[in-house]
Amino acid sequence: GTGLVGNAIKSIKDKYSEHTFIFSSRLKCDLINYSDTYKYFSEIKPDYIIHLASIVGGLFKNMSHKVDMFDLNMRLNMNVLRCAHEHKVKKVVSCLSTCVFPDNVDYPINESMLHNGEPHDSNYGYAYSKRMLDVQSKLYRQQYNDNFICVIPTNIYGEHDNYSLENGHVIPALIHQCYLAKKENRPFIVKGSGEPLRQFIYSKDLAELMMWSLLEYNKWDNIILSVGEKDEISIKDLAITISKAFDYEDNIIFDTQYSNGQHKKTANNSLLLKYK
Ligand code: GFB
Repeated sequence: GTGLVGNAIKSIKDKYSEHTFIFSSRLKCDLINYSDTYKYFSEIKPDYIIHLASIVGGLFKNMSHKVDMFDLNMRLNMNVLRCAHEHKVKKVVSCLSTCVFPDNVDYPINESMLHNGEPHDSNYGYAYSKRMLDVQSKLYRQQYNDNFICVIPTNIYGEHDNYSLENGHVIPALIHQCYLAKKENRPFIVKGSGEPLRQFIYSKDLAELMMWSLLEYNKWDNIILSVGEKDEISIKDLAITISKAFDYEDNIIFDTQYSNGQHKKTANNSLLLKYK
């Protein structure tokens, strides 16, 4: 509740005044610890859960901490769903990510492809922990008829993101990078070649879609929450856009010693467009 999407939901919660919102954080409960999680659920007795908690990082953290990204997220997700079931929570909306789809697919990616092949090696641990969240949600629905669904956002950006140069996602990391480059009058370093393609969704737009998913979407199938295929942008054009915002577009360097990660993961949002 205190991260990128949690703060975005906080900014629109007054539109849903019939609900009482509790924005949790790791300071209030260690979701990686089952008994802490059970105790916390007993205290707050949630009717609905939007499950945004995750051990995340950008490409470079996913590459260097694969065990943690798998192990900690597996434990966290198992605790959240088990405690939600044990406390008879009416609905849980969990977040996967478009980076968890198979790397070798026919584009554009749609919801049915989630388990059709291995994820990109760069985020192998994170991707499998998220795929198991899909499996766990479906098993609870099958065995107990729990209303546990998963949504699949594309890359998210917005206020209250993690602007770490090492562990942040690309947009906040490049904003920070460009800010320092201009301040110190040095080149604006963009990692990789700039060729990869990404779709990005603004956190407040995603917040509206998360609330819609919670209140309106109850299907077995996951749903991609993304901008359209035509809104895909190269990292190079993204970097130029950020440099223009800083009025510093004449000193960009693409440092190809760094990995590009997945070249693309173009997602198809036609299922979402059917509803919205
Ligand atoms: O957001 P990002 O780190 O992760 O974007 P993914 C990585 C792309 O941006 C790569 C380039 O092509 C990088 O080469 N890039 C350029 C940079 N400069 C930078 C920089 O300073 N920092 C970063 N981080 N990238 C994410 C997953 O994959 O997809 C997340 O890591 C999440 O867990 C998200 O699932 C949806 O887009 O490659």
